[in-house]
Amino acid sequence: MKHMTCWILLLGSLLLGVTAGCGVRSGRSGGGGGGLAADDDDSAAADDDDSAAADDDDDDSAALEGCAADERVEEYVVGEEKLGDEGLVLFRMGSLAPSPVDVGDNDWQLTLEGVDAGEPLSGCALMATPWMPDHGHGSNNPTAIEGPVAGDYEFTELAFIMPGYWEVTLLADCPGVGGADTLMVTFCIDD
Ligand SMILES: [Cu+2]
Repeated sequence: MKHMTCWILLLGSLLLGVTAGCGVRSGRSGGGGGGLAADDDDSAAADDDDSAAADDDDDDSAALEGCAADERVEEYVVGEEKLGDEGLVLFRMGSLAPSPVDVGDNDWQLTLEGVDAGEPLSGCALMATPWMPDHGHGSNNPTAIEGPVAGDYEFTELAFIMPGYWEVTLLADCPGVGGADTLMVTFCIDD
């Protein structure tokens, strides 16, 4: 009933150039004219602009925020060796499951080698700290288990709790290499 009244008023107002009181969305285009006729123009224009702009936004955000367009994301290459920040440990990237990573628990295998001797490093404490710098939050902080082959380690519950850009900092504390070493590996999960 209220709706009908409003429509009738709205129809009337289109003729009269008056829309006040019918809950017609006021334009957020910033025009904001005080005149009654201007209000009419605003609401009509705002509706048109909004839908058009919303469509554009969707397209833009896909292009601007997608993983493919995020220059921070490094390609993950199985077998690639990355030197730790302290220059003590070589982190060799192993298999991911799922691959590419996805929201939820991920399995991540890595091999650790000593830089000096080039030998596999056993007995390391290897931890991962996932972090979303864009949102200021992490998820869990899993500890890897050692595999049957010397130097092999595996995370079974590396949790990415939402899509987006993730930085995972590895901390490897291995005996006999002179200290702990760290390495950041980037991942990205599209919506
Ligand atoms: Cu987040």
